[in-house]
Amino acid sequence: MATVTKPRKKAAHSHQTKLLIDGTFRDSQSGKTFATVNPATEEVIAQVAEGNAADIDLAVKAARKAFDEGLWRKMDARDRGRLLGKLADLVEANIDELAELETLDNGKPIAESRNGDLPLVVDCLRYYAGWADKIHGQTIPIRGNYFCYSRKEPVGVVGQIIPWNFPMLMVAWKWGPALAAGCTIVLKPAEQTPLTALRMGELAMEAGFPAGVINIVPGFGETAGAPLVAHKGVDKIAFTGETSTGKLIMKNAADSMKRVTLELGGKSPNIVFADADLDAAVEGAMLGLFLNQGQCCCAGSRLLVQDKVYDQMVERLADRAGKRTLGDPFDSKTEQGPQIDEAQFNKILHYIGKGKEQGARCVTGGERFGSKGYFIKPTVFADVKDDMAIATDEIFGPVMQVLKFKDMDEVLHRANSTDYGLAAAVWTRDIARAHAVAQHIRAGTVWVNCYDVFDAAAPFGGFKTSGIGRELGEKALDNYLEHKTVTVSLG
Ligand code: TXE
Repeated sequence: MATVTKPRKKAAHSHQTKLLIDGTFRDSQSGKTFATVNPATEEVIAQVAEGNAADIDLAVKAARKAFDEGLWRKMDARDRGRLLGKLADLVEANIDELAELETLDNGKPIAESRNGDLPLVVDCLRYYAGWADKIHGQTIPIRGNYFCYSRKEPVGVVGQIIPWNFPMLMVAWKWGPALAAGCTIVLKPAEQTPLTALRMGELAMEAGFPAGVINIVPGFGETAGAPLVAHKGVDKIAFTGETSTGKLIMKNAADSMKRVTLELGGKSPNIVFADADLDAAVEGAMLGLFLNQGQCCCAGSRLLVQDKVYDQMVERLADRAGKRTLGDPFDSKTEQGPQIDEAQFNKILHYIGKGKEQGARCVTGGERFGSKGYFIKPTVFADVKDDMAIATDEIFGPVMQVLKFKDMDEVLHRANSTDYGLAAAVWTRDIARAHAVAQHIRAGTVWVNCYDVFDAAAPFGGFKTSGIGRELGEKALDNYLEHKTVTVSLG
């Protein structure tokens, strides 16, 4: 059985709650604020300035000015890198405080914020700090008496809209390549989790980023996100979130021909062959689905298990899931915290109900946990069929679907029978089979005998409706660059 950990009292913090525009923290022009809530207790943490179209306009103008005047893009590339490195150092110096703030606002277990999210944030910023002075063009041997070369230039002012599941990591994934490329930024954090982004803004000011290079406008999707997407002064939008929101953003960005990159939802297949190391496969399946309360775009939410080991895997997964420790996210032993908010909590319970209704076998969990906070018991469904809602839709919660397959051809076909294509994994001891699966799966990332292995240097993103473009690695720099060809007559 899942157990409750003892609640621990948190010391009161004072939080940055204002918009960051043109180097200063200020109230929204309307004077409106919104509450950000601790999902473990349902208590309000703070009132945050609520940005709308007027604030977005100011922020875009500040970013535009900073870009056009060239303070940032013309700064020596190595110095831009040094500033990014300084921000990484400041995040590292404040790592405990930032991890606590992330856990407070998002509900993820402190062990994950402190030992997972935060080190990845530091690493990502450092990785892109190293890129700033390594972005260059080529000389091109064209016909005739010409000298032809290419330049890579920053795309301009970028609007970045991020979700609540990895609030600070998403800031790092977005800021790192954009700043290394020389772009200026207007960031809209998710309305559920604005606090760590604002704290990162404070650290950026402390590091010495010039005014207007980084602007942060918390607010809601329709009243702050949409005006950012529509604003004529923005050259590019980078978005992470739901696929339907991504489609809307793409349409709305088309009018002004903005560049758009999207990192969207998934229903990733995690394939376990009978010859796999089953101990490792069980642990990999647990991590792949339950990490971050199941709120991962790349969650291995379709666990396809070969028939010979199906019953044994279901039994082991149910046992392992039932033993997960739920409760106070500030307890270092807690493995699972609350879902982000009431809407997500209700969405997940709705899918659990659908799973039961459509005939899947709930072998553990299947209901809320406790009576306060948005906790849901780790849930495992067996006997899941491909056309059930729990097998087709992104649930974004701690709900695992275990499906049975017979052979390779069948499993590849079924794994690819989805509009999504974000990630996949395969567990087998047969190296040829592992590579064959990796080749045939239509997804942006394939893990072999592992899951959720991320690195700042390894590109991440989706095929099909899971997105456009790639985050991380050298590839992500391209999202923020224009390529220019210069041809010089040699007379
Ligand atoms: O996402 P939204 P929500 C999925 C997951 C989840 C579902 C809903 O399935 O259950 O999406 O979550 C901003 N113009 N993912 O509602 O709406 C919004 O303010 C411009 C997958 O939180 O996509 C927030 O900052 N911006 C996922 C951001 O978009 C708009 C991560 C994400 O919110 C907007 C999160 C608009 N019209 C949820 N509407 C992943 N792929 O990692 C909203 N926003």
